[in-house]
Amino acid sequence: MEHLDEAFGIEAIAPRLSWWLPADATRQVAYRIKTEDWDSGRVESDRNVLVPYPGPEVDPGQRVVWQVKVWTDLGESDWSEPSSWESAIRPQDWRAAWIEPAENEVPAAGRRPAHLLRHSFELTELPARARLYATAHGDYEMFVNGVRVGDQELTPGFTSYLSRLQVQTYDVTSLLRAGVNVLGAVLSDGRFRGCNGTQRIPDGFGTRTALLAELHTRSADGYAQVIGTGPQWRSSVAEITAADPMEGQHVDFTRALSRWSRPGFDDSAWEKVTVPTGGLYALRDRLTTSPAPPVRRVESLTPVSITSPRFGVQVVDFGQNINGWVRLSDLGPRGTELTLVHAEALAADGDVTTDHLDLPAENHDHGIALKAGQRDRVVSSGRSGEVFEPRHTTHGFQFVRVEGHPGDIGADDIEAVVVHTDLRRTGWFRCSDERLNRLHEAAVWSFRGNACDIPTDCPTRERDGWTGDWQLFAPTAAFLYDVAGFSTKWLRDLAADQWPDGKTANIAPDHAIRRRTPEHRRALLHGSAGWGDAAVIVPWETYLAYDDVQILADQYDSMTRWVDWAAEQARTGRHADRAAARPEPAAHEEFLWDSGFHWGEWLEPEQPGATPFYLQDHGPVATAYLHRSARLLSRIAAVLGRLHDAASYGRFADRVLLAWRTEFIRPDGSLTLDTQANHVRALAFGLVPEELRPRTAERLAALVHEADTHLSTGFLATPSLLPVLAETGHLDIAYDLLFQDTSPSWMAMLERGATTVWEEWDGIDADGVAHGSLNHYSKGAVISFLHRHVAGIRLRENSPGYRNFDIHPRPGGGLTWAEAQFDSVHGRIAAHWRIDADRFLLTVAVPPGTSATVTLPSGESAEAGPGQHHYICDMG
Ligand code: RAM
Repeated sequence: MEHLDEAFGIEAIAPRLSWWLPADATRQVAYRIKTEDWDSGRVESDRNVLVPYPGPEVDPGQRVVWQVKVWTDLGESDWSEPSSWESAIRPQDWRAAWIEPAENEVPAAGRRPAHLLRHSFELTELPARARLYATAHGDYEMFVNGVRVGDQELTPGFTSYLSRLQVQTYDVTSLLRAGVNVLGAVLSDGRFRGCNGTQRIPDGFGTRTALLAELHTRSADGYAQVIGTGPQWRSSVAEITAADPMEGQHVDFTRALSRWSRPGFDDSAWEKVTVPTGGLYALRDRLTTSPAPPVRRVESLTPVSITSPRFGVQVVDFGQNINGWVRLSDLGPRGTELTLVHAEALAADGDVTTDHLDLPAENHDHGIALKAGQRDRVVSSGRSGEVFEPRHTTHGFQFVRVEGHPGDIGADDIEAVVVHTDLRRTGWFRCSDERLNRLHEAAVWSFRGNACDIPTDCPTRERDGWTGDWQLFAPTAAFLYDVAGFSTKWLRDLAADQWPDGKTANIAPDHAIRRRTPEHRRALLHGSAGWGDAAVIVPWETYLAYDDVQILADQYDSMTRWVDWAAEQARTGRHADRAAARPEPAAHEEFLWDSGFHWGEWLEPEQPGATPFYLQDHGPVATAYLHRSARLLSRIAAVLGRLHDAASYGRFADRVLLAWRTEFIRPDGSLTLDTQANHVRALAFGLVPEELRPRTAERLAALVHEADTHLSTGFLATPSLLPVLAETGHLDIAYDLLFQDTSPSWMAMLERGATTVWEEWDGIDADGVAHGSLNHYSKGAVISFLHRHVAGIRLRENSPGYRNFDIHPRPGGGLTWAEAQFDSVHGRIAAHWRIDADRFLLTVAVPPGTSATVTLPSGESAEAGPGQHHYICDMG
């Protein structure tokens, strides 16, 4: 069966056409385009035309096959391989009605069953072409004549459902026949109605689940039929007796109805569905396609060990912390009830522990302590070939405790299924030191563990699209994987959920949106600097990585609303301490952002006696980010040709910078806030004047030494720590921190068994006790240092898409070789170096249409055009 991942809207594809344009080409490209009106199967045009970017418009409901050729000064290329896409169903094209399964009572969240929905219908002829369009309030799986449709998981995907709901398109031609056919669906709560966030609050987007699906068929002689959801459908409770994204899934196979989605099944005992109207159901403009690849089962892992810490309990270790679920094929004799507890850590007795993922009562809005969820249950029917694979939930885990099995589970009976957005890998790194390779792997796995449709903080406790986390990790992710569509999808949700005044929510999608009131305790926690700035920083980083100007244009309104809101907070608010110390505000304070709620640097290693974060003056952080975002916005406005905005945001950024300097740099040039994080940010964001940079860098180095060569940065500054040191003459300290193996450090994490990056430096403490999440990618952004400084492949801020880039390896730390490859939008960039005796040997690959400035450790540099190049210098 053909998979239609490419059933995007034209708007998602068009920007990518520019990727074929070499830097030195005339901006002319030939497109050979074949447009099929799929309803008639007729070729509407088969032309060979010269068209300038952005290419031709395509009518909806059509399939487009296209090839490209380009001209450069070197001549004319061959035609590219044919590519194709198909335009999806438009909101106004739908004829089907939303249906809700019969649900006489709705159990408490976490205990709500999935429902089966079915409809049988007749096709007069064998279809030559058939498309199924489907979406849901809740998570759905579609079946045609007993066969599961497609290989996408957790559809329709997590979006801001009140404003955006994705529709999937499936080619189901081969599943249909002339005569009686059946469309079936399994529908569960999903993110729409299931539990979300730390508080695990259900019903975020609505209180009923519902399905909308429409099948379009056409026979060879042109006979068309449309079959959609509507009042004739029937529903029943599924053998999935409970399914929740966070709590887990329960399946009772003794209740399974065989052949329920095939013709001939008697559904007369099933109940009629209801056909709701109005409210959200009437908002068809929400229906959209996804610019991102779908979520899939990407890989499976086999156990590395199975132990039995006590009678009746088996603990399976998969050797790797992942996001996904298990696939268990030995369920024991009929009636066996198994409980599966998914965990990231083991307790001292060898059993799993999830205590570190519990929510203590003091962090719950209503003072209720919550135990970590992610527990599955399965009752065996004893039928041979029965397999438990819960596809209506996900878990973050390395270990699974299986309880209740009368026998021994063998390594062949269970596997861990890795589930996440099926992103294309684009970046790789390796070097002579295995510890760094392991660190790189752990960071890659942390991203994979948090890339299930939205970028999450962790796959366990919260699973939220925290803005700050993605703001920090997006540049690293954009080296490892093609995250253009993934970020684009998420940014649309971020913009959709922005508050009317421009404030950005902490998370996107915001599942608390229906409970939003300005007075709500949680509402006060939105709009934090460093988090809300994702509105500007993520589009900017996406533009830089992929040369996609469209993302800047699309998000421009969202960015300006955020910066304008933050500017207003700065203008109108003051921190209580500052107001007490200086009753009459100084002139620059209008541009100082020290009011409102901020997470601050967040999670710096604990300092005894420190003021709690919510009482601290976060002016140094918030003003720094206000400057950063305003400056970027000014550059973005210039890219978009909005010159007036570029000038005014530029002026505003200047004033914020001056305010930061006036308030936070002492007359002697030292910084008022004497933390590593503050010094890192001052250097990374260009906050200190040029002449003070060496002094600021010296102080940062001294702070590292005072901490016995340990870092003390938290969330926000950690990604910039090593790059800043390397770029201010302290490469040796950067390597010392990288290889530091006592806590807090990355190597200590690895030595204590991390296979993903932890939220806290002491995620597993010296006594082996787990704290916080063990799968948070933010601190893993350190691997950008491996890509950019160790291997040396560097994106230039003034040359989006790596059209002109730098290769500038900074060897150190005793490494004898390192290499990285990156599949840029122009082709593969590679750098490989090794040290042979006292000589440094570098090989680089520069893709067509680009150029690189290659700088050697000796300081010599050269320009390199497309092709492979070798360089040698003395290490000195
Ligand atoms: C934590 C999340 C996230 C962080 C916020 C501030 O609970 O896990 O990583 O960004 O809080």
